[in-house]
Amino acid sequence: MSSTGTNQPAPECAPLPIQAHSARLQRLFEQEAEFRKETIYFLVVDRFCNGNTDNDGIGKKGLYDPSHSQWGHYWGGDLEGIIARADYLRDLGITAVWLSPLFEQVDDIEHGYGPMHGYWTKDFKRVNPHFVRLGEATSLHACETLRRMIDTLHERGLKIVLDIVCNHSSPELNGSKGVVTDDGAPLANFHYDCNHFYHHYPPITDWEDEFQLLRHEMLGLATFNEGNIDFRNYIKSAIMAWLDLGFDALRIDTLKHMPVWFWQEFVTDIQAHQPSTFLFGEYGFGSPWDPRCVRYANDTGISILDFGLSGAIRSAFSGQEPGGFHRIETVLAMDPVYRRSTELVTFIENHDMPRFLSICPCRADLELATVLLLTLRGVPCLFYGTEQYLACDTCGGDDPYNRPMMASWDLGTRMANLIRRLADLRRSNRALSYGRHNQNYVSEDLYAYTRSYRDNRVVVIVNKGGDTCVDIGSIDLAEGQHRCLLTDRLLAVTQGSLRGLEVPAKGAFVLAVEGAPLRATTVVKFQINGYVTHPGETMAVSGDVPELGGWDPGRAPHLEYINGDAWFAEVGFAASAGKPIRFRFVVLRPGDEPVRENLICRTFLLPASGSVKLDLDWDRLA
Ligand SMILES: [Ca+2]
Ligand SMILES: [Ca+2]
Repeated sequence: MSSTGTNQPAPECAPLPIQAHSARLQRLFEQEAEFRKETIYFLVVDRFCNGNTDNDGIGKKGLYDPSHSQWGHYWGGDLEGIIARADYLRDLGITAVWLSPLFEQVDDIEHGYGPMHGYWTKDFKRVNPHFVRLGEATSLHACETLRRMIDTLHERGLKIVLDIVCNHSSPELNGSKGVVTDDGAPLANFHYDCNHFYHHYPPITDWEDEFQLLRHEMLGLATFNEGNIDFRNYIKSAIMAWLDLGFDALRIDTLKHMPVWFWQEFVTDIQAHQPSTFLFGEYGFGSPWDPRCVRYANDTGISILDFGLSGAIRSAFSGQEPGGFHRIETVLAMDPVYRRSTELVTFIENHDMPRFLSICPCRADLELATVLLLTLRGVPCLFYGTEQYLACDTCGGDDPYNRPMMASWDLGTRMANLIRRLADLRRSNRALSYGRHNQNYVSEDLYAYTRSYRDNRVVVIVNKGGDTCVDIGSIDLAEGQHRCLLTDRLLAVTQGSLRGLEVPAKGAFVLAVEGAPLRATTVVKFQINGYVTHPGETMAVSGDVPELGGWDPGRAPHLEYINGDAWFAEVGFAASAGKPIRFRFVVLRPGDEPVRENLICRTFLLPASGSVKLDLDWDRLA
């Protein structure tokens, strides 16, 4: 009804009332894609928990294996299993759940392998019927079980990560390949591809060849033609429909097999639709030494899974490569190549590699590796069952034997307690989410480092060798006793050192000091890359409002050094909230003139409240 009191219907396509319109704009504007305080838990839906046995045998005969001995078959896990274990996930302390793909799959199997993993999609707008109630509608917005799972996890404060594949659909299975439907309506078929939805090249043979990487088939999977705008519109509209249901983040499969321009367009449209969507992708076995991998991490708007650090931690413990903890040091020294090293998603095991216990069978080593995972830079991602020491060593534990059925739900394991304590610390202590990494001590067997941001500190000491006694210097904590969060032991800091510190075999200490949180009407997270500072120099953000020092570099808020290429800080705004600001970055040099960015100053409209990120590059002097 109109506000004038007349009963005339509003004309079709009427614009939103101005207030509603600006409220929506404001809400979009105030959202940010921030995942650095989260601890992710990745679970394979079919292998996590069977919450409904009615759906177990559906679909093609022979797809389901009740004996759990045929690893390429469905074993019964489903969304009601996740609902049943939602309290367990919350009580474990993790804050986000990455679910293996939920899309409807081709219902087929050949040579003992079907699509239980979820990477052979048939319909990007429907839910896999193996995961919901028998006979239930599987269209996204009609699927009641999906709705209930999302609500159940959100009610427990858990974010949900949707796993997506945009590169391909399904392989040749019993004479059929790449059949895709659009909420049930025929859309594409590799063998009858009159709309050119697919590339038609042979499998990749040369993994160094850019053309092959992008257009040829990975393992015979029907590979989408991203040059076709109809394909792009289909895949983007499908993912947006999932986000509308409440998914908080996207994990993207096979990132390296689609061009950077595709991802840039994809991220632009996804974040225009839902700006708070954090995106991270799989650049399989990438590393900071691979320029193509770094380009994807820096230029797509999508963070990547950090295979470099994963390999270093795994080999430090397994000894498969020499060097021990020096291997971690070597990888972290490369951090300046990444624009957003603190947003890399880190892990020590996943569904494509043997579990940690299969390459390093000592549980205490798994616990120490988890301490590193939860305290080194990046957003940590645990694999389901790590907290229960789950592993199967058949054939070295490699895929598919790395995906056993979850067998126990004990929140009292040493590992579960460790995860809970450190995930809680990640939520509150910004040294872990945003801070730099200072190495205090490294040997093959002992690693000590400090994460720091503003007045937050976390000191970590990990010893994978035998009993030892060390002096660890450059400890930036107050003089006196500090209680270890893992062992409750008191450690004494004297003159900036931990002297004569006795570290037991396979032992770890974590000391933490928490600063005051930043409270302000509007918070801007300034990040600047691309200026290599020298010792003694400090980066600041200088601008035309009081909060930025009114163009006086001496009063400009300082940023925090993150690594040799990146500076970062949250800056609070009160009086200027909701107003435009003009600013530029300056480098403060002791005893010398500040260096100012060489540009007509940057302009930004501050939101009236909330928190936003500005991820910027130093404007180089001509
Ligand atoms: Ca089931
Ligand atoms: Ca491709």
